[in-house]
Amino acid sequence: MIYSSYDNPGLVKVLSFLKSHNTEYLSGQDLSDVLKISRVAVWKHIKKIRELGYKIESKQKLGYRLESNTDMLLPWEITSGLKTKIFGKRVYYFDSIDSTQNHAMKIASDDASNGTVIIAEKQTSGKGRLGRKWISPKGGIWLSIILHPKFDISVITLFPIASALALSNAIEKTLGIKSELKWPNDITIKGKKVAGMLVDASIESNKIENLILGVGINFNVDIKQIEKSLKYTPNFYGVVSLSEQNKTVKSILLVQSFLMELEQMYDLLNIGDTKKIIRDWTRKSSTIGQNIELSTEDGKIRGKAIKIDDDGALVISENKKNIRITSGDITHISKGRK
Ligand code: BT5
Repeated sequence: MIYSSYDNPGLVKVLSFLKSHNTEYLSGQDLSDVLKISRVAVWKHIKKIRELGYKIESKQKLGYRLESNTDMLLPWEITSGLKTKIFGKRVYYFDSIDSTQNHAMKIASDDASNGTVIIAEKQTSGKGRLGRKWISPKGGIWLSIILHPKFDISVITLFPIASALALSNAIEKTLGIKSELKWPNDITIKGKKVAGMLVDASIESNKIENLILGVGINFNVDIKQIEKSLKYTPNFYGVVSLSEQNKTVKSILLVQSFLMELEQMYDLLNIGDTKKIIRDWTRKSSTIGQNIELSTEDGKIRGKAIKIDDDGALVISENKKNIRITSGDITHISKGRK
């Protein structure tokens, strides 16, 4: 099943009308007259809306009334009321896909794709960094966003860091849950991973053609199930689901809030204003000030994490020498002094 934010206009029209009149019953005839569509079309749309998980009460002689919204991350739910300039104005929804990142890559070169979101209820072949596996069952938020940034290639390492900060802010604002940021781009709660990010960039003549940010959020997933299939995989250190801390908030609100926070970060990066991002990231970081072991492609490094540089590189002090690292996986050893 695939939906986009610009098709199904008839269905969206009926749904919007039901939403804005959800305290009263509307007859098929009323809907047909007001929306200027046939009664058969009204009936077909109501049937489909129900199939999409919305609860519609129907009473004889009175008509239909929308009782409750769906839990599905449908495109028109994301775009409705979204206060961004470009992010999420166009959304593609899949009930199941191999990887949202793969689909994003296929359409990224289209000029009109700037800010486009690809979102799925589940992924059959979700990807982590460096070709790793990302477990993506139903209940999570698995999305990719396509961007054509103005910023310089040197900012690429800072981008996922800023994105992780945006998501952590959105989690706090919508769900009231505090999270920590683990360099380079993990979000954790009490030391376990709640979300991960990955960036695929297409670069030509030293210029960024497009960036695809992939975001995986354990919103309401069975952590035991995920942990079982992840033991002994790289960068595994435990899984946590947001629903363990807050069961009341709908995932759609988190998606919308994230897109708004992310767009603000993106604007800051585009004008080269990175100070606030680095300051806020450092404040939420569980990495800075710690003694860490870092696994990089060239081997392991042990030292104390000092800070992140303007470009997002991690500065580690090892035997009184400062080293800059741009990618790797961290194991925290013990808390040092900040
Ligand atoms: C990441 O990689 O954390 C990047 C995750 C990005 C996933 C999104 S979902 C939407 C988009 N489409 C995709 O196909 N991918 C993106 P990394 O830091 O390399 O972490 C990978 C490691 O995290 C794995 O080796 C596992 O140990 C662990 N892991 C896998 N699935 C997990 C999950 N659901 N929750 C927590 N940890 C997980």
